Amino acid sequence: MQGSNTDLIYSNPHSQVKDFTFDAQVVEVFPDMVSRSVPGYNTIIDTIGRLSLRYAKPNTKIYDLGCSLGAATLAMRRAITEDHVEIIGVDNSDAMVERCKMHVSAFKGKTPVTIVKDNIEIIEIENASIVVLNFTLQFIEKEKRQALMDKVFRGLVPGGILVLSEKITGQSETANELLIDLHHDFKRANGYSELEIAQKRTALENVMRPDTLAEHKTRLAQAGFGEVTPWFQCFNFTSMVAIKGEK
Ligand code: GEK
Repeated sequence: MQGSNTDLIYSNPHSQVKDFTFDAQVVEVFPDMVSRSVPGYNTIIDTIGRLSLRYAKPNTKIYDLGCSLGAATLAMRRAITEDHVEIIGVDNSDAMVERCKMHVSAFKGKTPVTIVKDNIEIIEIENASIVVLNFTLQFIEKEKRQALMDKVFRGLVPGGILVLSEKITGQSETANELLIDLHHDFKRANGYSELEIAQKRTALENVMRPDTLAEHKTRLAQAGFGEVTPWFQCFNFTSMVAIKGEK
């Protein structure tokens, strides 16, 4: 698969570490980067596939918001057996969208997939049985997250689900430090050096702002979700399913 080169972006000292962006250089190494940096990434992708088998409804749409190279989209397309379902992957990075389209067209599947370059804050969401935000909300400005969750809730059909995966902040300073240390141990075990870990942390500081699990739950409840179930947590990475009630 193209884009499966080793992530060496922060292996040499940068005189000034710039803010992280999803550019062509990141696209080239993205699968390696994400699997060595996000604990449980493959489990989460597999489970998104399994959830789509359970929750995809005929004559509805499925949205993968911040789809990157389409891992969640492809897992869902492999799993879905229902007829007349359409998957829409959205990302605002030109480099990601271009490569994602190549990945999607490299595989066959009965469920149609459309990949669009757009900002998830402004797109319309309608008639959705599933919306996936797999590590994307953390890149949206904090003040704009509630509006996005409100829009997702409105766009879901009754009984539809949101799968929300996020890096989170621990509830107390002690808990947070422990989770960060354990995550850095995980990255070391996957071959990242101290320099790589430190420079990546600096690059993400201004662009990725995690919330606590409690903040997520409050926001989702305010949007209207009656049921929120965190089904995965490893260190400071979590994934939850929020269900829109039938009534
Ligand atoms: C996966 N879900 O592999 N509009 C559209 N896309 C955006 C926006 C926005 N406003 N902000 C960020 N993105 C994927 C992984 S990566 C997570 C998601 C990570 C996009 C951004 O371009 C990038 O492709 C993605 O969200 C976040 O399952 O790298 O930590």
